[in-house]
Parts: sequence; structure tokens; C-alpha cells
Amino acid sequence: FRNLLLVLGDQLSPGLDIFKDADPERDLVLMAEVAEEATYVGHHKKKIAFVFSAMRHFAQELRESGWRVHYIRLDDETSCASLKEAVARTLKGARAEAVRITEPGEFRLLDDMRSWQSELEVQVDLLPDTRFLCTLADFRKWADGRKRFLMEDFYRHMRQKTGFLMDEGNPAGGQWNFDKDNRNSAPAGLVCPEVMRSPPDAITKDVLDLVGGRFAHHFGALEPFWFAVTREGAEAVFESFLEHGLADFGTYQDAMLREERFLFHSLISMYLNVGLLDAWDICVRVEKAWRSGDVPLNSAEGFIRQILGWREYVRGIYWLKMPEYREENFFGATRALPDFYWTGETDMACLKAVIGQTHEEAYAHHIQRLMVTGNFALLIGADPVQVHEWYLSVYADAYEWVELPNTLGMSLHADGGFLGSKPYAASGNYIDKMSDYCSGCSHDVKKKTGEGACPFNALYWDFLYRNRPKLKDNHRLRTIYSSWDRMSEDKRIDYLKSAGDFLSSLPGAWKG
Ligand code: FAD
Ligand code: DLZ
Ligand code: SF4
Repeated sequence: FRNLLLVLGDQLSPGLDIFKDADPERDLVLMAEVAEEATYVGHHKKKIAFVFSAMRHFAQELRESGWRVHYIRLDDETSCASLKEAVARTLKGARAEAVRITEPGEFRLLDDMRSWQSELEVQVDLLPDTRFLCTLADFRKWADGRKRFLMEDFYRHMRQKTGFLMDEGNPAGGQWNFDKDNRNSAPAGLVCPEVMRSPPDAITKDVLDLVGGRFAHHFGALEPFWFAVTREGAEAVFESFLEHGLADFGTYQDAMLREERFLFHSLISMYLNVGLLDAWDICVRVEKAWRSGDVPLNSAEGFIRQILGWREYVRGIYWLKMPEYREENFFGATRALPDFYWTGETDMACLKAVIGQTHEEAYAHHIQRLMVTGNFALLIGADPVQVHEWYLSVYADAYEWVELPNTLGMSLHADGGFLGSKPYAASGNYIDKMSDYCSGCSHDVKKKTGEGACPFNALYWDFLYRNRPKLKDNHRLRTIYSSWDRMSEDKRIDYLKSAGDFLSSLPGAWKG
């Protein structure tokens, strides 16, 4: 054959450039389940099962449309440890003029691939990933010479560039952003749509057996497994969201409920990230739903902002700042991530609920990730690398290009505010306002310090106090620091002592 086309587990898109100028008669597609990709962090069992099953279905889809596909399974006798080995072995069996690959979404792999050409003695072409709305070159152009890199500025630039939700050059509805309408808590008894569940087919059942056997020691429940694993399945999930979820998405975007894990969220990130759904197409359909009067503007705008704004923005920042970005640690935080992040064994009801849900579903929505597990890790000064590895492991949608900026930048402020203008630190009051967790907690959210008090309360002030030298010039924190300064000394000492007692009682890192 002529070219070997390597397709990775998160590149399941027939529209990618490597297929455009390829020839099914002369080129061979290679896909490989390999131990290195399945274990570079201890991925959640559901994430591995999702990726493997989606890969197997995609190979089938390619074959049905005429491609020759060499698919190496992890349980094949001839399975390979790494993607490089898979390429090398395939080339041993048959010579190729070149290996063609879409640029991977993680720096570690791109870096590795850069040496393949000389090591494997074959031409290796890396082609840009065309599934994003902003090319990396365009992002660099936007960033070039800029003093501030706010997402909101990037988002407006993208609205203008793409024309999404624009009316004759102006933002639809006269406003760029309807976030102030999107901060409602959920009333008790709120009825949320049923999540669409896809029953496992024979291919998925095979994968579940494989993952259950090989990765039994990884975090997370494997079953029940109900993720979609094909383009049609992912499409059905999105259609169902358009019909039943989108209208209320905006209003309850930040809410959290014990009994409603998914609320009005779309659950499409894992499908988008592997290429079973397409970002442009999704924005078109969400805008159409608003223009035809099916959903209000605050929901359509809020949703499009996540995809056209946040998703594209974090990817741009990742590639702009890697590899140094991964090492950043603005606060010098070194505490081991407590082992209950892996076991769920804590008496703090909010953390228990979010970690428990993460264990079962490989899913938590944005505010659960940011304001519960992320906020707690920020407040206790957990080591950013450990926190990052946790987020990269436990969610089905986690790939470093999207996970790292969200964790290290947005949530932990470890980049010193490059990505977010202030740390997302909050006391128990925020969690109480936005969720129903506190009513089922043995801690009292209203109690500030001492026995039985919600730990978030003292930790919040301790975090601000501890890091004041680094945060004192942040104008968004000025009022908060003046509240601290106005407190009586006794009260301040009380907070710091309470936080100190709590921190010294924290369990250490997981040794499992
Ligand atoms: P919805 O709430 O329905 O949002 C719609 C879509 O918008 C999502 O599917 C997603 O593609 C996009 N989106 C929303 N927020 C963001 C964001 N901040 N950054 C990028 N895209 C966004 N998202 C991932 O896809 N992978 C990750 O590994 C990941 N790690 C995160 C880690 C932390 C600490 C935080 C705070 C957020 C992280 N996010 C990550 C962003 C966000 O939490 C998820 O995209 C979202 O919860 C996915 O659920 P959903 O599809 O129901 O999203
Ligand atoms: C996440 C993942 C897993 C679990 N396994 C594989 C695999 O066996 N083969 C493969 O090609 N890709 C896998 N992936 C996705 C890759 O890790 C992903 O392509 C890189 O992290 C780059 O984003
Ligand atoms: Fe979490 Fe504090 Fe509320 Fe308990 S009281 S659920 S620890 S915020």
C-alpha cells in the first residue's frame, strides 16, 4: 500500500484531512488499542470501555465505506504496547511511502511522534486537526501581542468571525452574554429530562469483558454502561438534548442536586472530544433552535458560549503554553490529594456526592467539577499535578488539551491568573445556595468555625489569608480582603485555627 493512516482513539471523524486526500484502494488505515494509552493515567473503566468500543465501531464504519482497516485489539495475541510499536510492526509486514497522522490532542504524544520519522525510518506527516472552530494558527494570531487573554474577549472575536448569534454585526438580543440569567439554583421537585441510555451491543459487551478483566484495579464502576459508541448513537443523545434539555440549560447551568446528576446538561463532551459529534454542526443546530422559537436566547447563547468560547479557548491556551504549562504552581501548593478523592469516603456530603457520582458515571457537570472537587483542592493547597492527574483519569471526556487548562488554570489558578481573572474559591455558602447537598450533611454550613462547622468556611478564609501576598493586587478580591480586615482579631484567629485543625486531620495520598 501507499500510505499508512494512523487513527487515534479520539479521532473518530471521517471528515479529517487524512481521509480527504487518501485513496481506499491504495492506503491502509491503522487503529490500535494499546496498553500505553490505556494506562498513562489510571483512566476510569468506563472511559476505556467507551474509547475502545467507539474505536471498534468506527473501524466497522470505515470498512463499510470501503476502507481497508488494520485493527489491533488489546486482547489480540499480537497486541502492541504503544502506538509507535503498532506502527513499526505494521510497517514490517508491508512497506509504506509515508505514515500520515492527525496531530494528537496531547503534548506527550505529539512530542513522541516527532521522533518517529527518524526512529522508524519512514516519512511521518502530521496533519492539523480540522475539527475545531479556531485553528491553532488563528488562536496564536488572536493572542499575539495581547496583554489580557480573557475568554470573553476571545468569545466575542469568535462570534464575529463565525457569525454565530449575530444580527447585522451586532450580538443577537443586544447582549454578548446572558450569564446573569444563568445562575439559578434548582427548586425542589424540579423535573429534569431522562438521560438517553444506549444498551450495550455485542461489540460493547466484548469490550466490557476485556476492560473488566484487564483494568479491574482502575477507578470507577464499569457497569451499568450506557454511553453511545457510534455516530448515530451520539446524534440521538444530542437530538434528545435539543428537544428536552436545551430550553432550560441556561437557567439551571450552575445548579446541583443530589438526585439529579445530569440536570439539563447535554452529556455530549465525550462524543465531541472523540469526534462522534461535530462542534460546528452543534452550534448551527442550537442557533436554529433559538431562531425558530423553540428555546430562549439565554440557553442558546449559554450553550454556544461553552463550545465556541470555552472549548476553543482552552485548546488554544493549552497549545500556546505547553509544555511549561503543566509545571505551573503559582501558589506553591504541595499537599497530597486526599485519598477520599479515589474512595469517596468522606463525611462532607457535597464531596461524597460528586466523587460517588464520578465513580459511577465517569461524569460530573461543570459546577460540580469546579466548585466542589476543584474548589476543595484549591482551598487545601493540593498539588496541581496530582489534581490534574485525578481529573484526567476520572472523566470519560478527559484529554489533556481540555482538562489541563480547566484544572490547572480555571480551577486551581496555578497559572497565576493567565486564564481566569480570580481564583474560583468559595465557602460553604456558595455550595448551599446552588445545591441541596448541605441539608444531608453532618457539617453545618451556617457554622463558621469549630466542632461541626462546614470545613469550606474556615478553609476559604485560610486560603485567602495564606495566599494574600500573591493575591493582594487582584482588584476582584479587594472587597473580600477588606471584609477580612474588618473582622475582629478573635474571629480571624478562630478561622485560621479551625482551618489548621482541619488540614492537619486530612488523610494523605491514595496508595492503592
Ligand atoms: P454541558 O454543560 O452540556 O456543556 C456543553 C459543552 O460545552 C460540553 O459538552 C463541552 O464540550 C463544552 N464545555 C463546557 N464547559 C467547558 C469548559 N470549561 N471547557 C471546555 N469545554 C467546555 N471538559 C472536557 O470536555 N474534558 C475534560 O477533561 C474537562 N475537565 C474539566 C476539569 C475541570 C476542573 C473543570 C472545572 C471543567 C472541566 N471540563 C472538561 C469542562 C466541563 O466541565 C465539561 O466539558 C462538561 O461538564 C461536560 O459535560 P456536558 O457535555 O454535559 O456539558
Ligand atoms: C484514551 C485512549 C485510550 C484509553 N486508549 C487508546 C488506545 O488504545 N488507542 C488509541 O489510539 N487511543 C486511545 N486513547 C486516546 C488517546 O489517548 C488520545 O488519542 C491521546 O491522548 C491524544 O489525545
Ligand atoms: Fe459541603 Fe459544607 Fe455543605 Fe457539608 S455543609 S455539604 S461540607 S458545603
